[in-house]
Amino acid sequence: MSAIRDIELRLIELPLVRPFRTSFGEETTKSCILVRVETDEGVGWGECVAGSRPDYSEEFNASAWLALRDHLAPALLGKDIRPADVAGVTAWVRGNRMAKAALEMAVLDVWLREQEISLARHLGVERDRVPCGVSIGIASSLDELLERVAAHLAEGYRRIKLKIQPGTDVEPVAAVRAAHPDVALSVDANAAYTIEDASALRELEAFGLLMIEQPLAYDDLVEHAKLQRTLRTPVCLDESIRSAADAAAALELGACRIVNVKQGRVGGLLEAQRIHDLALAQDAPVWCGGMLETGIGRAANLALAALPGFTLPGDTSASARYFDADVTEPFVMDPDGTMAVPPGPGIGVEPLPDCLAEVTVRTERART
Ligand code: NPQ
Ligand code: MG
Repeated sequence: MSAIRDIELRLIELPLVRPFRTSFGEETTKSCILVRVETDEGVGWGECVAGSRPDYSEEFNASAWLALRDHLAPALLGKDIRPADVAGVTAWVRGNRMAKAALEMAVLDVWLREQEISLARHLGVERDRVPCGVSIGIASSLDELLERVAAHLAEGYRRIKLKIQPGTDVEPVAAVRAAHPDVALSVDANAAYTIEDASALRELEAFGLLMIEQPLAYDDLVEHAKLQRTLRTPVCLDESIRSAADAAAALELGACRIVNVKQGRVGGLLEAQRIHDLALAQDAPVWCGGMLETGIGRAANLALAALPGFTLPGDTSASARYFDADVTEPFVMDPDGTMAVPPGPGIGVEPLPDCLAEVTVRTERART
């Protein structure tokens, strides 16, 4: 492809349709960085999944902004670089995976657009639709939770994930299971438990959960392996898996039986595909996680989620689950609970200029 001549960062803020509460906090606004890469041939977009605070991970918008502006983007500017080379050119930067992933997504987008190939086709996807699940934040009452679960099931969602924390776990799960005996149900603790308070997790075994996601510390594998040995319910790891090497180690240790794949958390779509490939080779189910992405990141997630090893519905919800007005055309779910994989070149979507202008709070160019 032709050389990258400009890289622009934008911080955007989108109101959420309702606050999203997890064991680590509550968000009312989606705040993230979009990356725009320009070559002589065209433009590509990427989205960084970091949030405003270093709570889900060490990375956050202000850190990702500096990593991108001062280190990652300058490593690419002026270079004729392919998507597969991005990781190598930026490998000297430790960590900062979410920032790297955003840049790689933008380079993939512009490179694939030049060739008029969709991201899905580039990844080797054969499906054109993916089944969708929905993640439900910690609710203020059981009635509210049951109402939201029922509404999402009526919309067609094929799997319900409940956020839990110590003290808000067995009761909500029991209530949802009683109301919906056959629904595919899982829980996500976002690292809120210790092995000492795992008795609540053992009580959850009665409810036929698909999995318990990230019960223990974000940086731990060994304790998860101990826990998984005592549970019939599969443990799924999210925060603990930052790379294909982590996924291989976790599966070998028995720290989990299922992997949540998020391209942003693992440094990009290509590393995410490597996790898919290694999990598929050992028959370990994977599914596509979500970070409340705008249409840019959501488009990339849908392409990834269409790979054959993604056998469980992902957190690939419709735009309307999170936003009244997305920055792209909204992603809409069919009543059968599936969404289309974008067929167009690159990631298949682009920001709508007016929407983008409205939500942008900061813009800056990378320095050479
Ligand atoms: C998870 N996501 O699987 C996360 C974590 C998460 C869809 O459950 C703002 C931006 C708030 C990103 C809260 C889902 C967030 C966020 C939670 C991501 O663990
Ligand atoms: Mg999670």
